[in-house]
Amino acid sequence: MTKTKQLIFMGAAVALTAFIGVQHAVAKTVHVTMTAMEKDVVIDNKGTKYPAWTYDGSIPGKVVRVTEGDTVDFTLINPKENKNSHSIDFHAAEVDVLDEFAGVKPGESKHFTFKAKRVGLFMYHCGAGPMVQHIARGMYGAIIVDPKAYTADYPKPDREYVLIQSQFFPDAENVNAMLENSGWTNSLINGKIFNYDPVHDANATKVLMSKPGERVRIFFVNANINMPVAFHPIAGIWDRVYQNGSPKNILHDMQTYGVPVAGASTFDIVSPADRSTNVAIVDHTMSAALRGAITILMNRPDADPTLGKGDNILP
Ligand SMILES: [Cu+2]
Repeated sequence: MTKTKQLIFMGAAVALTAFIGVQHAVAKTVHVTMTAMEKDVVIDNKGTKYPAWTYDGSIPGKVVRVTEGDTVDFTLINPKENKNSHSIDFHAAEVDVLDEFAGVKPGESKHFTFKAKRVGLFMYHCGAGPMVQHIARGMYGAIIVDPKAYTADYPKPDREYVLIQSQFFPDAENVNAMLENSGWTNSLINGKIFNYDPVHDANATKVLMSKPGERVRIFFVNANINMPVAFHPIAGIWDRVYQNGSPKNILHDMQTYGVPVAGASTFDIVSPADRSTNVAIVDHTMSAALRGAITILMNRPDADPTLGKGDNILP
């Protein structure tokens, strides 16, 4: 390569880097549409159906993921076949509860935008009355607002998983039991009892996986109706806890960390690099753990390379 060519090449590289940098910094608009669906969904590993109320037909609703500064352009559709009004309350939005978060009647839809200004992990849920019933029947999910860049304080993880816990009330019509916390029989993790725990449920087929030594980031949302969660990795230690999912709120070397109702935090775990291990990620509140809130994280060299990567963070 001649000196001139070298210079041109270097100039192009600098320009390209600058271009990519600018691209990264420019906030984007993320379009999100959800449809409220009142339908039966399976809530355990043996196929038990439950008359749920959902966003897009699943418990939880889809993960919304944006970057700090992005605008979320949101539409909620409530089909005329539904019997109830529904709404959405994004905890990541600073808007008007009586406007953006207002109920949407069957046959109507609602559109609004908000700017995701604060980094973190936030819950979203239906706020239509009775709110307790709309959340208990399945209308909740997670919105992640990523920082613009990873840093030493908030390193890029090797794998990411979203876990959302909720209380299961089998009598979907008994609002009073939900209010009094008397009617719940199980905990759901991402919509199912023992969703990722073949140790406690012979019908379970899924686990979370990582390779030994990898940094695994768990985005955890407490969508319980009435109970805080004591989030703990059995046979592990949280390397870092980011309270509310913010890189500004760091705790180190934690055993158990409390997540309030309608709260969320982000948990990093780095398992030993020199051996395979299993960690049971639990709500150490025993009444919740033994009723479904246990998730197995397998650390082994042949871990499924697709799990916890890219969009595959809520398996
Ligand atoms: Cu609803």
